[in-house]
Amino acid sequence: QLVDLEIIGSSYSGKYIYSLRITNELRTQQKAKTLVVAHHHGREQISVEVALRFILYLLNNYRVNNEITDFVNTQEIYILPTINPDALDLVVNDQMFWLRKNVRPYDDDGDGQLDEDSIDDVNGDGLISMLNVYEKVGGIPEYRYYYWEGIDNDGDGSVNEDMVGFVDLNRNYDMFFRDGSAWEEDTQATRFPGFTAFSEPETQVFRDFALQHSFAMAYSLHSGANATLFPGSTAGRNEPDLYESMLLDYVDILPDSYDYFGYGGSSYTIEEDPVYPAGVWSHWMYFERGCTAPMSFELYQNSSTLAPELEVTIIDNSTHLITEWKEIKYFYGPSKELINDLWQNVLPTFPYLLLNTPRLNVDATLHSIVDRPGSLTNVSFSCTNLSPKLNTSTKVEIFNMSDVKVFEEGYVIDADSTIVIDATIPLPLTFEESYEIKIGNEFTGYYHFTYRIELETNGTNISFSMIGVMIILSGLLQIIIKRKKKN
Ligand SMILES: [Ca+2]
Ligand SMILES: [Ca+2]
Ligand SMILES: [Ca+2]
Ligand SMILES: [Ca+2]
Ligand SMILES: [Zn+2]
Repeated sequence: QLVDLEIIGSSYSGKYIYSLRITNELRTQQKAKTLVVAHHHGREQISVEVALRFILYLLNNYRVNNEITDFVNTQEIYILPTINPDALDLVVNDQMFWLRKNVRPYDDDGDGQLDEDSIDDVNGDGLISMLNVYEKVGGIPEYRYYYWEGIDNDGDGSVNEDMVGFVDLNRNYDMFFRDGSAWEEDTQATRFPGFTAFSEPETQVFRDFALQHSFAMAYSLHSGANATLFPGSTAGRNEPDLYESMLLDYVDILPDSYDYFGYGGSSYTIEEDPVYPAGVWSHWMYFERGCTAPMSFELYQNSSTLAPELEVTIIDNSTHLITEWKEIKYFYGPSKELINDLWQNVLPTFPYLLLNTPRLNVDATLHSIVDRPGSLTNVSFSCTNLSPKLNTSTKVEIFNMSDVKVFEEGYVIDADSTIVIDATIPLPLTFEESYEIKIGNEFTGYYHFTYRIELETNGTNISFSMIGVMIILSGLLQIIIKRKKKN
């Protein structure tokens, strides 16, 4: 009654992509929704582990921890542990610790063969090294490019010219696609975005899933850095004040080793024609799906792999410096013994996500004396947005159960604020026992209220007057209209 597992689609090779929803399913009204999606990038296997631990954390703390119990009762928490299961398979089972992209085969060198010359463990140490090439400019090494350990598998004279791995799923979204920064044209490059937006089965699956839901805040889990990245451009962050305030919260709840301001530091040059990162999840979520705080959460970086003893110099002459970096596996994820520590470090950010997801608390007061179906009723709705940081994204409005608005006015409710909506709501001309309405929006979910007629026998007296009272039933507020029978 807490977990609903749904197959939302398949990867290129036909592996299922799952969405797991955790919520108190005994409460069937649509609740506030929040999202954790992990593992766009194959080698960031730790993001899968953290997503799974978040699931266990919620289930183990339900009815144990009051705060978590309340979140599970009032939210629909969606967790997608991997949207790149093909790459996960290769990382886990074939030691392809370097693989970032999806695994659609592609003939990079146009010889008619697919993925025939990938990278190789030449020296048999169980690791595939990355080699960084620096060019000496005035004696100072300047980074130029990298290449991978390997041999010429197909004997065509080129080494590693047709590798496994095709599209960087986190560059394939239809927002600033191939029209911004941080992507590469080369099909072999780690940030190749695909030829068209949403060309890949995995991003199509996420798109189709996300189009069915509205999330005010969401995490996309990555690794390779310790950072809390909010969407922004060269003109600044999309929501400068909000994100700044949230960053300060992360400073409180994450270890000091995290870069709370993300790449580029805390200051931006304001440009009239801003450049956005191309085709990334967060901007698609922000601009296309109205997600106020779509955060790319970089869970882990072993910064010691940047230390000189691990990035070994193999060539250092008058023109070039080439270094060898072996430990890519432990750059993107910790060794097994350290996973618990990492989880404990990042754990507070998950209740924080749930806390900041805008949810409503609504009280209703029926003012009018109602005496027949078809009456206009005057109801005051006192609506509180429980999120300390996020507003309700869109207007909170009042609908009947056919999703038709029953009151014209609606309001965006600021974070941690209460507004009172004095609504005049017509009852339908005919209803037998009850009439249900709901208040909220697609982000906050809906509070349901029911007008109910109760026939009450009072001795020999029968009357048809109705009075409005409210009771709380199963967490739902009901507006009861009592029809007293009188002679
Ligand atoms: Ca080829
Ligand atoms: Ca290839
Ligand atoms: Ca070759
Ligand atoms: Ca090769
Ligand atoms: Zn990543």
